[in-house]
Amino acid sequence: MPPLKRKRDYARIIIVLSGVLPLLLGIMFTAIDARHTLQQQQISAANTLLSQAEKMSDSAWDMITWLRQYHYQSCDNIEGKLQRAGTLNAYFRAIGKLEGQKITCSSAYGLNPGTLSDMMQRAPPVTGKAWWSLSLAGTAGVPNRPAVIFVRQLPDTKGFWAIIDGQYLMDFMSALGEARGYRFTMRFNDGAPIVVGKESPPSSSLFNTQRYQAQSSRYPISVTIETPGAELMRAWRQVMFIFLPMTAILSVLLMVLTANWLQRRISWRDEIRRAINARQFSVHYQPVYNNNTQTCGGAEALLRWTLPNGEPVRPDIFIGAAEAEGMIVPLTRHLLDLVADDVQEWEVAPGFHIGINVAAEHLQHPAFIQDMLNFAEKIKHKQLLITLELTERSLIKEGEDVAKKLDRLRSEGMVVAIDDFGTGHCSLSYLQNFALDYLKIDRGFINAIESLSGETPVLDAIITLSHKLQLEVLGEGVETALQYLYLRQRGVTFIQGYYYASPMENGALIAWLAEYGQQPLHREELHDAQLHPS
Ligand code: G
Ligand code: G
Ligand code: MN
Repeated sequence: MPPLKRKRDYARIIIVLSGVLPLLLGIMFTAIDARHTLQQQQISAANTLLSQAEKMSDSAWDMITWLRQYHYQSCDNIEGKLQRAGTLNAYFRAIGKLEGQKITCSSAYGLNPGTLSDMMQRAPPVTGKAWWSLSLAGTAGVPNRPAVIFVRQLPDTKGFWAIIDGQYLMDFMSALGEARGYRFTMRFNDGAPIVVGKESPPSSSLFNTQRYQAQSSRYPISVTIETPGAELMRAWRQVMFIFLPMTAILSVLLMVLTANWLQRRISWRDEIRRAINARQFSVHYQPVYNNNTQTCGGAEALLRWTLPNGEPVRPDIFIGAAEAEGMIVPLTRHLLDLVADDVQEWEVAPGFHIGINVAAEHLQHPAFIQDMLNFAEKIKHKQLLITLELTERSLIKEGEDVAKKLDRLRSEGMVVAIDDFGTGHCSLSYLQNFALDYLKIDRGFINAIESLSGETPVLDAIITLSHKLQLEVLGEGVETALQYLYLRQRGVTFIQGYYYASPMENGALIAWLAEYGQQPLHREELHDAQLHPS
């Protein structure tokens, strides 16, 4: 798989992630924020409620302190005063005196109110304290409405008490929690709970009931506030409503930035530029056989790209990408540098061909002539014949200009070949417009050869045509003895293909040239093919 394809797949994932990440963070942040906001509200409600309960307790203890002036007076004398005090002061249901467990006087229960237990509808707590308070589910007079009792007992078993009606607290709680769906539970000591608000239904663990508990620092009063999960959900939605548009914008922005950055990172342009700097390119050379001299007449330079992990990138892919993304000129310059270095080690006869593939874009580039002349200068002392192979994959425009450039380079001693002949769009017009020296027949036509004596009309026509035009002919992609013999029979001078030699790296080429460079192409199967023509 080409490296870019894989990288683009990763890139797509990264882009999606960069879009999803702010959204996820936004959702998480808003959820945390909603929870926090809700808790702040609970704290503030609990404090308000506690301070109200403390204020009521203050007045209850004040009342009890006021009652002490009647310590030694009988109920008959003070009943009227108690009644007035109990009625005129806010909050109170009843106030009175007691002796031991017996209520001796009461503002609300008349002369015979019974015992403390009767009034509280429960046994008094065992506190061991002279002062105590307790929340009650109800009292004798008002059995179904909560209340809070405050008691002060003196060492002589006499005492005073005050009962505050729970209604005040409950109204306060209702007002405080109505809008937010709170459920309050308030207790004085471990008395009966005074509860306001609906019980919240069971909910999912993510949006479970939020519970907050607080204690008064001055009195034994505790408050619990529960907020249903639905309330948390509502708060969350509210925060999201504000933040989500911002998050969405951020999301898109980040995606665009990431895409941009990745685009730059993984374009073939940069990939190729990096690979040039990292010296990942090398050149392979494929020998070309000359039937007339029966020796190796030259070699074609073929660019190779090997990734650091040893994996090769297919040449047709990166050459095509380099052409498409305007990198073919720097890439070819790099190739020329590599070839110039490699050639220094060659020991070949003068006139040995070095084939360089030239892309149309480079041909039309203003620096083309200079690039080629620089290259020629570097290898001058080897007296090689530089062959410009013009690929016609991409159409050559500005034909006249190009023709002039080719003439100029030919006058400098280079030769021009048309590559992959027969596959492009304008092969024949090339023949017309450019001064050419070689014609390389595309391997597709060579593949069509079926027998030595049979006809391969298009191939035959191309060979005849090049003879007529007095062009040297080269057969590309020759893989079998049959193909070789067929071409030789019809006067094709040059042969290139696996049958003669595969492309190889420079070291291998030098060794190969030393061993086979001067050898004629003689092989066992060659004789067989000649002896038994099919
Ligand atoms: O041998 P190979 O599979 O490398 O060739 C694949 C294609 O890439 C061929 O069409 C060949 O012409 C092209 N190619 C190989 N090297 C170069 C080069 O240096 N420049 C250009 N323009 N094309 C090349
Ligand atoms: O520049 P050009 O398109 O001619 O590049 C030649 C290409 O053909 C290179 O990719 C080279 O590896 C490949 N090639 C060389 N000899 C043979 C051969 O005998 N058979 C096949 N199939 N490909 C060959
Ligand atoms: Mn070529």
